[in-house]
Amino acid sequence: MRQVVHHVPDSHLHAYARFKLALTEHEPTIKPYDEAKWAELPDTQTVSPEVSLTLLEALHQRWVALLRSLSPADYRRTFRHPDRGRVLTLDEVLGIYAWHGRHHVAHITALRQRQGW
Ligand code: NI
Repeated sequence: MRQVVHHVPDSHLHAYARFKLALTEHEPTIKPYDEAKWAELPDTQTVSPEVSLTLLEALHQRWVALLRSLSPADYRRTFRHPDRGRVLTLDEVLGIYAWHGRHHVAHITALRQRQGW
């Protein structure tokens, strides 16, 4: 559960940067990263999950402010994800990350139910 809590801001930091790249460059190719290895780096073991929740909340404030400022044409801007082998629109990427947050919340909620926490 600790790894999941630290994983979400790691993931959404990348997504936020990818939005900014797509908004400021023509169809940039983004840099994938190894999620599983990131989750095993020492900060995941040593930093309180509270810190990552604070980071995620602050990040989402910045991201939402950016998203609310965008025009329909901005949401059609794209970046290239080398692992997916095609370009993705920001509209599509936003859907992926809205799902991603809810997916991991459900993951933790289900674990709490199973464990009776
Ligand atoms: Ni994930």
